[in-house]
Amino acid sequence: MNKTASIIITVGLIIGIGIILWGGRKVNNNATTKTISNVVIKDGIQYITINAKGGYIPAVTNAKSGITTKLIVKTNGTYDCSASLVVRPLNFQKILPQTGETVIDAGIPVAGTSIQGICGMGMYNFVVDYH
Ligand SMILES: [Cu+2]
Repeated sequence: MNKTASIIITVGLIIGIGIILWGGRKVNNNATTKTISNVVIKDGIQYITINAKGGYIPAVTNAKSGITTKLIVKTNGTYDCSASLVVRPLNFQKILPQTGETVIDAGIPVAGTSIQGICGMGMYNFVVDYH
């Protein structure tokens, strides 16, 4: 085998490994996206995370019924009216801290029901549907 051939093979191997690594990275990114769901069940309690800043994200959440459920509303430098939150079916009405996490007890939801959170001025809202 001459020198040129071995250089071509080496370069080819490096590119091949690079493509495999790059492909693996893409798959990992997809897996990460999947775990960024805002519904987590931990120790028999369902936690639903809603981010409040210039509105509520996600606007629609699909969650399970028949399990003790808590809403976690996260604020992060939230100076707009989404910090003024009303969740009527849960009798919740509060001005949230500008930055922090507010845990709201959502009881054990019934299938087919939903709860709606709304900002104090009625501009922004979010919905959690229980299945
Ligand atoms: Cu508002």
